Amino acid sequence: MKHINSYIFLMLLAFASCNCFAQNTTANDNKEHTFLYKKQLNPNPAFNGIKQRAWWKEDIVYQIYPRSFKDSDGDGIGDIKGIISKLDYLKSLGIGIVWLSPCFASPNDDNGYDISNYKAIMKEFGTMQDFDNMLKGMHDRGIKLVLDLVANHSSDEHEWFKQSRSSRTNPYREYYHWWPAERGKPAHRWSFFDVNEDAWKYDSLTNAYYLHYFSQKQPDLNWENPKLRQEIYSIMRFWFDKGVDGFRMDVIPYISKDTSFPPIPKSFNGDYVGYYSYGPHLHDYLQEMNKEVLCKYDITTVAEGIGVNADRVQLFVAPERNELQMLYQGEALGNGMLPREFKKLDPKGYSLPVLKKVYTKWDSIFALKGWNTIFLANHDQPRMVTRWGNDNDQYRELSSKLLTTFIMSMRGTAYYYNGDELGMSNIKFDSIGDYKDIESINRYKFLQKTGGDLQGFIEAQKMTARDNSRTPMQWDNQKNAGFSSGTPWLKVNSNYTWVNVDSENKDAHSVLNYCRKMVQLHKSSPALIYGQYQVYDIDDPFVYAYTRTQGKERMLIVLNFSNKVVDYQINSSVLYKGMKERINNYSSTTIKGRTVTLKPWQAIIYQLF
Ligand code: ISL
Repeated sequence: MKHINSYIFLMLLAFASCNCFAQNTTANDNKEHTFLYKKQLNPNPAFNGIKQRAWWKEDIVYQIYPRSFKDSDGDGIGDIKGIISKLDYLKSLGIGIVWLSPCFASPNDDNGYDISNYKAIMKEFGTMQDFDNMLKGMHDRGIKLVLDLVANHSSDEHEWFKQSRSSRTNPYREYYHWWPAERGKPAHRWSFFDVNEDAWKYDSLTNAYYLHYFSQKQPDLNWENPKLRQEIYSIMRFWFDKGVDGFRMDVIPYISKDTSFPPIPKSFNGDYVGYYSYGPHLHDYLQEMNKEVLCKYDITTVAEGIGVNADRVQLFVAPERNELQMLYQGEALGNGMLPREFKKLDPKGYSLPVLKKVYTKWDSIFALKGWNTIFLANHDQPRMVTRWGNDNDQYRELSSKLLTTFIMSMRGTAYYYNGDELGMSNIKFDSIGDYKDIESINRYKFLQKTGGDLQGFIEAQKMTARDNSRTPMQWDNQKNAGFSSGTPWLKVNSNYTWVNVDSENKDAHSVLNYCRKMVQLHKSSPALIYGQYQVYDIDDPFVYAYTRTQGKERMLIVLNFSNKVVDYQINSSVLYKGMKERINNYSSTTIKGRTVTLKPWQAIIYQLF
């Protein structure tokens, strides 16, 4: 009997290793690959005994937009050697993972989100040797590197597409989606960046239309073709074998398509953004990807969860489904946007109770399994302080600190965008001529063609355009903020003379030094990383208050999301005998009994006893 049991056990073990049903396979489990870098969990004994720990849950992710980070050769474009020169800065922040926006060969129609060779480095950014040096430099400092996998589409300058469009019988034809014109025009597909919002582009060379959800230079790859899928897996292995620590997966919910291309079902009410994420084989492909590649490495994965609602997120991240680990969700980002308008903010602002409800709902989804992501900004969003805080002189620093406190005290991996640690704010261009982003430029052209409100558009873009967060990183108060000795590809925000790394390093109370302090608090606290989340007074329009509890460690986070002084009464259900302030973006607080008098944009974390 004993033998039979051990036989069954061995069989199960063998089955587990060939099917990779354990998601967090470690380096030692996998003999086929040599790992350059062994990831470690937080060695702080306070974390001992916590279940389901993972390095990608404990580390803070810092997103670098390489084009704008640091230029080393004076061409006005950030590059890898520039990043290398700032590795000690990254270490000084205390972050554990860098997510690097695409650094691969690209004609830059969409700043690298249009890739012409997935195994080569963009020439403006440097060489493969530079990349290898950067990766080693990060690993030497205990920082992991996550790359951006842009696999829903390639560039039209990729060799696959050149071949594919050359003839209907070319072996690469089925790498993309073609619709022969003799069948008439295909059913409408909406495009994000096309001047006519049309995702089908006619190509006279073979008298056919090709599909491009994004720009005409970003044709959609045909994932229904197994050969294409194998190409993508081989690309992923190429980077993982170098020691890269994970992928952020660009618009990954869009990869599978109904290739009969019917009109979109009426039930979607014209919502193409949502419809695209319902591809018939999406989860088959993610499971295949996991089985063929992901489960063989100790890496992390995060889906850009475009179009995915809360009720579907577990399909992507539930551990037993063996797909991905995290999904980067954007439900909160719609708060304060005018409906049926193109990226226009409601002048009344956003609703804090709605924000709290959305975050609380998403937290509850992951309470038992899966893992959340927390962010307020990235390269597709405006600057967080302009959008969610207050970027006027009086409150820019305070509200930046509050937002940092929020991102790093919620449950879920924090995704923090470069420059936010300085309190960088929107540049708010007055003229379309200053914009470089295809989204802004093509939308402007679309409005020109259709007689739209151009001035209204320019005003709205000051708050929401993507270029606001893409302006060069502000390193010092010298020429071009120390970003480049040449002419920067995008204008530098004029506030660089006081909002910059150099000045903020010297100021103990700067946004930068506050951010560092908050990162350290996050790292040292099992409650802030793994602790159960409980919100209080969810309808309070000004204050976001919640506790995080892990074993005996309890934290109370109190955030005043307003320009007003607010007397906040700590909810009677929060029981405590004593409290100790762990971080505060003001030097003092008035607290009488359970009433905390919060100054504008005040953020405090108390440890409760
Ligand atoms: O940026 C947006 C709106 O302003 C989003 O709708 C964005 O297009 C969408 O989230 C998909 O984003 C990703 O894929 C795009 C690329 O332009 C974005 O930078 C990237 O994050 C196409 O690759």
